[in-house]
Amino acid sequence: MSHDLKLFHGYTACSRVTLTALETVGVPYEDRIIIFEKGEHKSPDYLKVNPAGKVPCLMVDGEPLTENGAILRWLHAEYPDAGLFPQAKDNWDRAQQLSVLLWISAGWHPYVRAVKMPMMWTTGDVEPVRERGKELFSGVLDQLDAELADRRWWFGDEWSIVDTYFWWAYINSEFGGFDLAPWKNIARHRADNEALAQLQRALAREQAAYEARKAQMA
Ligand SMILES: N[C@@H](CCC(=O)N[C@@H](CS)C(=O)NCC(=O)O)C(=O)O
Repeated sequence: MSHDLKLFHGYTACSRVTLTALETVGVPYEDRIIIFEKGEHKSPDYLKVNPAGKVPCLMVDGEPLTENGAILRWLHAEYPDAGLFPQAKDNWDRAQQLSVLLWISAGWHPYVRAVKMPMMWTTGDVEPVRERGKELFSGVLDQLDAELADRRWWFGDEWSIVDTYFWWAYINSEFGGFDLAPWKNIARHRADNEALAQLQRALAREQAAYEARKAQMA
């Protein structure tokens, strides 16, 4: 069944994961970038779309769906042949796929935010928040690096959208001054992600949307 899709996303935001998923699926979709530095995510118009004032938000036939994890699972269910996740053999596999999404989004996405945008977590001195974010995120990277020691991608030989979700997280920590050099398997995983055509298309689309919207707002 075809759907009318429109993604609200942000520049360098975690909506990149959903954008990459849409590029992987390959169906037509509209996109609308939200300019954070202009406060568009808290504007009355956007709050009508997503009252939480966050991206991503995928409009599906006029109805909003928020949270990366939910959007990715919905896309996989609608377009099962696109390869967003491995084909699950049973309910256990499906639960494992959901588990890793929740681990990222609820478990430690907030650490990345502490590193990249510590001002979101404190009205005081940001440096102790950033440092604590780095400590906590280091533990996550130790775990991820160990998992990637004997396999190319999170689920094995095949890429899944979970790999791009990890990629988005560690790249964003780097924007906050985090040094990724100690984690060798992550460096390899990063290069493998950045070679993906669907990720490159998503980044190009995000960049074009950002520049066009900024020009419009100038
Ligand atoms: N758990 C949500 C997190 C969404 C989220 O925090 N998005 C950030 C961008 S990475 C955002 O919109 N932040 C704006 C704000 O919190 O004010 C998801 O995975 O979709």
